[in-house]
Amino acid sequence: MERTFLMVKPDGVQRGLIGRIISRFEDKGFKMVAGKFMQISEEQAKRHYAEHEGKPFFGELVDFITSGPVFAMVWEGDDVIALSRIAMGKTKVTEALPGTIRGDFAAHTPFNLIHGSDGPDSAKREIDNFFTEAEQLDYDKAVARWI
Ligand code: RTP
Ligand code: MG
Repeated sequence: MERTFLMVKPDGVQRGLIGRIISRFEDKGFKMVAGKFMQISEEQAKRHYAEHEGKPFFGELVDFITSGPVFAMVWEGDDVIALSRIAMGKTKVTEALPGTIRGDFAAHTPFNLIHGSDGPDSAKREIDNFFTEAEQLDYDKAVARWI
């Protein structure tokens, strides 16, 4: 069982897409174990996007992600990291296929609505950057074995 960090970015919040984005992961049968509506600090944003530090778009990325509230979440499930990346769609809107969140809703490349961890190491680091252990709830969800 795996956990990943997912976050509706400020553009997703502004466009009223929190519910529809969450529904994609609920529909798939994943379990939300933590969630909070929050404003990211600059320091937290820089830690979150540390892998991109030094790249030309780093400043814009930090400005964007701190420009308004986000909805940060931890989700759990088998292969949730890879499967949520597939559900999100490609980073560039011109490559994001219909049926994915970005393919269905995103129209301009830096504003791609959702963040998802790209591997187990980044998932752990990102979860720790946003949530305490106590904020991640341990509960049973009534799911059939085939999901
Ligand atoms: P994210 O981290 O936000 O989930 O997106 P991602 O894995 O699909 O893409 P990543 O390569 O990690 O890039 C992080 C975010 O930076 C912006 N970006 N801008 N101007 C550019 O060339 C450029 N490249 C990336 C995007 O907002 C991307 O989601
Ligand atoms: Mg990324």
